[in-house]
Amino acid sequence: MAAINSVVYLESQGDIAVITVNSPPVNALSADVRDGLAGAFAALAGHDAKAVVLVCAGRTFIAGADISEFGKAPRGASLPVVQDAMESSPVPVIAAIHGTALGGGLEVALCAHYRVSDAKAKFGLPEVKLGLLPGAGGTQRLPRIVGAKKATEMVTSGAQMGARDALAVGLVDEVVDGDLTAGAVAFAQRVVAEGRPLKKVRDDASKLGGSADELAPFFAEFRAKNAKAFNGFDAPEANIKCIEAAVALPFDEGLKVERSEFMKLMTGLQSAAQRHVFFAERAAAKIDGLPADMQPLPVKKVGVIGAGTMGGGISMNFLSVGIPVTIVEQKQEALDRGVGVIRRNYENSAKKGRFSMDEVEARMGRLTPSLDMNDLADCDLIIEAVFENMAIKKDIFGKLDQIAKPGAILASNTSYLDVDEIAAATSRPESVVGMHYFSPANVMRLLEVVRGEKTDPQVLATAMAMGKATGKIAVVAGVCHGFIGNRMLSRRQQQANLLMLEGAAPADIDRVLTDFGFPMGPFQMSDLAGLDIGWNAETSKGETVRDRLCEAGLRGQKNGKGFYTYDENRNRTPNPDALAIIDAYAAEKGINRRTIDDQEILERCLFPMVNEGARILAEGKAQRASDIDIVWINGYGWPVYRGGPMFWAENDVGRARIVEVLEKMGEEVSPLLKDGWK
Ligand code: T1G
Repeated sequence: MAAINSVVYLESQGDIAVITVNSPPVNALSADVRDGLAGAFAALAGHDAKAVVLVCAGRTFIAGADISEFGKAPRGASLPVVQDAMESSPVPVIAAIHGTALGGGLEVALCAHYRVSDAKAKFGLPEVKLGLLPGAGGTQRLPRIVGAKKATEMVTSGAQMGARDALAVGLVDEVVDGDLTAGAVAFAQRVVAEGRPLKKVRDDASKLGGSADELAPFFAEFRAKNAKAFNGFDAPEANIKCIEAAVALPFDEGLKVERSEFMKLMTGLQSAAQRHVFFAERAAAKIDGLPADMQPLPVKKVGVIGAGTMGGGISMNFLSVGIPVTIVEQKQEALDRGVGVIRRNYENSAKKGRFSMDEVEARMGRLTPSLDMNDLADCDLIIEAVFENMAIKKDIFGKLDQIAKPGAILASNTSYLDVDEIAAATSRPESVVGMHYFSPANVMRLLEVVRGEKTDPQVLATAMAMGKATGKIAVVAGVCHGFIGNRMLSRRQQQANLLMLEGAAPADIDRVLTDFGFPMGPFQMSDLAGLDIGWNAETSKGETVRDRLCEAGLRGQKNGKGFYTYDENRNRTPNPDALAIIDAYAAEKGINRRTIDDQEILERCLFPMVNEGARILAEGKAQRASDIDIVWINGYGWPVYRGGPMFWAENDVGRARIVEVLEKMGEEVSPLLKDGWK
C-alpha cells in the first residue's frame, strides 16, 4: 500500500485500485484528507486500474467536513476538486461505506458512481445540527436519489438512514456481508465485467418526485407542519430552499443556490454557536486532572431510593440500557404507584412504536421493587432521590453506609443541597457524589455530576461514564448552592420578580424570554411547577407575591389559575386577579411602577445569570465556560442557536456591554466577566 500522504493510501488489488483514508478518529475531511484524495485520483490518471474503490480505515467512513477547520483560513485542495476528480473518473468509482457516512462524507460518496456498505452503516446529512446545510452538493445530489420529499426530511432533521433503507431507496447499490473492502472489490469487478455505466448522480433527475409546481404544495405543507420546531433557527429554511432549487433548476444552477445559502449560514452567528455546542458537548465529558485512561468502576446493578417522579425516571435510564435496578420505598402504596408510573411510561412508548411490548416486559423484568434498604447491599451504584431535606438525606446516607458493599458508589440526586455535608454522614465520603438529574429524568439529557471535596476521582469518572452510558450529557459541577444551573437560574428568577414589581407584566417577561428562544418564561414555569411548591398555608404571612397568590387560592396550572388562567386545553391568559395582587403588593411596598421595555427585561434577566456563571467559573465550580453552556442548553431550554449564556455573552452581546449594564444595576461584577474566561 503506497502512502499518498500521512492519511491516504493507494494500492492495487488485481485490476482494482483501492484508496484508503486513515485519519482517526472519524476520517473527517481535513485538509490532509482532501489533499490525499486529490493526490490519489491524480495518481490514478493514466493508471491501468479498471475501477477504483474508496474505503476508510478505523471506526467509520468519512463523518463529514472537519468542523475544527471552519472559520479558519482555507488550506489544501478544496472539496469540489476532489469530488470532480471522482465524478469525472474515466473508470467506475465505488465508495465502500461502514460506520456513519455523514455530511461531506456522504456528499463524497454521492460523487462515486456506485456505493456499497456493510449492514450496520448509517447515512445522513446532519449539517442542520451545526446551523448549516450540506455545502458540497448534498442538497442537489441527495434528492436525485431519495426524492425531494425524503431529502427535505433528511436535511432538516439531520436524521440518519440505515443500510437496508439506503438499499431500498437506491442510496447504496449493495449491502456487503463479511469484509467490506473485499466485497467492494468484488462488486467493482462485476461492474467492470458487466460494463455498467459511470452513473453520475448529478445527471439523473428522474427520481426527484415531481416538478416545482407539483411539489410546491409539499414544501408549503412541510414548512407549516414544522414552523414551531424550526422557529428561531436559520438553517432549516435554507435547507428547504436548496431542495426546492434542486427540483426547479438544472444541477449547476442549484449548486449555486446551495453555495450562497451555505455561505450565509457559515458566516452567521447561529452556526458558530451550534459548532461551539458540538465541541462543548464533547469537552464536557473530559474531567480535568484525571488521567485520560482512567477506567470507570463496573456498574452491573443499581439501587434507587425513592419511587417518586425523580426516582422512577432515574430508574428508567438504567432499565432502558439493560442494567437491573432495585427501587426502594417506605410504603407499599408509594412503591406500587412508582412502579406503575414506570410501566405506564414504557407502555406509552411502546404504543408510539418506539419498541415492542416484549421490550416493555424485559425492562420491567429488570426492576425489583422493595421496602427494605438492605436489598441494596449488592448494588454497585445507589442513587438517593428522596424529598429535599438535609436531615432525611443524612439519615439515609448514614444507613446506606452500613448496608452498601465496600466500593459501592453512593449518589444523591439533590438539586442544591451540600453534597459534602451529606457525604460527612458516612464513613466513606470518597464514595459519595452528586448525580443531579432533571425532570423528567428519563427524558432530560442533562446530568450535573457534583464533585464533593472528598469524592474519589474514579467515583467521579464512573458517575460521568454512567451518565454517557444512559444517554445523558454529564457535566461536572462543584459543591455550591444550586450547583451550576439552579444557582444561575435563581439570579434570573430574582430579577424577573423585581421586574414584575417594578411594572413589567409577567406575560411580557415570559414573552421576552420565549421570543429569545426559551421554550417557556419564568412565570409559565412557576405555574407549571405549582405556585405552592414549598409553600405552607399555616406559616404563610403574605410576605411575598407568591404567598399572596397562594393565600388567594392560586396554584398555577394544577387548579387552572396562577399568573395565568388556563382553559380546558391549557391555553393561558394573563390572570387579572394575579395582576391585582401584584399591584397591591407593589403599592404596599411603595414601589413606583413604570413601563419597562423589552431590552431592559432581557438584559436584567440574563446578564446577572452570566455574571453568576463567571463567578461559578472563578470559584472552580465549573471546569470550563462551555460546560455552563451545555448545562443551560440541555437542562434549562437555552436556545442552542445562541450557544449558551457564556458563548452568547462573549460572541453576541459582548462582555463590555454586560459589565456596563450590571454596574448600572448596582450588581457586583465578577472580575472574570471583565477580564474574560478561556
Ligand atoms: N470534524 C472534526 N472532528 C470531529 C468530527 C468532524 N466532522 N466528527 C467527530 N469529531 C471528533 C469529535 O470532536 C471527537 O473528538 C471525536 O471526533 C469522536 O467524536 C461540507 C459542512 C461521527 C457520529 O456533523 O456526529 O460536512 O472529543 O465523541 O459518539 O456539507 O462524532 O475525541 O477530541 O462524537 O462515536 C457534518 C459530526 C460536518 C458529524 C461519532 N458531520 N460527528 O460519534 O464520537 S459539516 C457531522 C458526529 C459538513 C459539508 C458540511 C459524531 C459521530 P474528541 P464523538 P461518537
